[in-house]
Amino acid sequence: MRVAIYAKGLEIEIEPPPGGLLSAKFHTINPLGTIPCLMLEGEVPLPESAAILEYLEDKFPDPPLRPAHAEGRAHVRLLQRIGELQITTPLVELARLDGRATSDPTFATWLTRLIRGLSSLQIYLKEEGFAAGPQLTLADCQLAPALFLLPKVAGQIGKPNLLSAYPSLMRYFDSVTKHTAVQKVLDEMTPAWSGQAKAA
Ligand SMILES: N[C@@H](CCC(=O)N[C@@H](CS)C(=O)NCC(=O)O)C(=O)O
Repeated sequence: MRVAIYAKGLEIEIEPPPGGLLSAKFHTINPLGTIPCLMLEGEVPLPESAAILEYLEDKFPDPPLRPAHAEGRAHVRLLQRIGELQITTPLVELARLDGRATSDPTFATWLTRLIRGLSSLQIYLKEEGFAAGPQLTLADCQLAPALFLLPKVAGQIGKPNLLSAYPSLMRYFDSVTKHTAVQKVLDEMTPAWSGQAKAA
């Protein structure tokens, strides 16, 4: 979501969830209790990254982060779905398992979903710099942060080299991080993860 905000040059203030992510205070604001959550006019909460990205695209169409034609849009939407449901969600769930990862009954399910997501992403990625072709799209807004998180969470579950099993994903990640909006978001995400590594 932040990649889209920076790519579109929007002035949207980014704040941590009031009271903390799991707090009652945040749940009274956003009943889903998840981040990201965009506050619309009138303090109306809009959670869910895909809904937020679509809203930003509709409200601030320049520069466009969706191709003009239906097939291109479908491809971007598919990559977004893979990024959210098959990569980010398993990573969040695996990170939540923490040290007891492999002994938890859900571990194999989430890891299988993640592997399937990474394998299918290899098939659907274009080899042109960005996920869906030569321009940054909503797909990159979802996929770049997900692939940034991948080695961190993979390290936590004893698979630090997981990404290197997917050379085309590594090439994509190297290439997408050259975009200034992507670089800015990954720079913002880095301290949280290096802090965690130091604490571990
Ligand atoms: N499908 C949601 C998932 C977001 C999500 O899982 N966010 C995590 C943090 S990265 C979260 O809010 N976890 C708290 C919880 O699930 O209670 C989206 O794409 O926005």
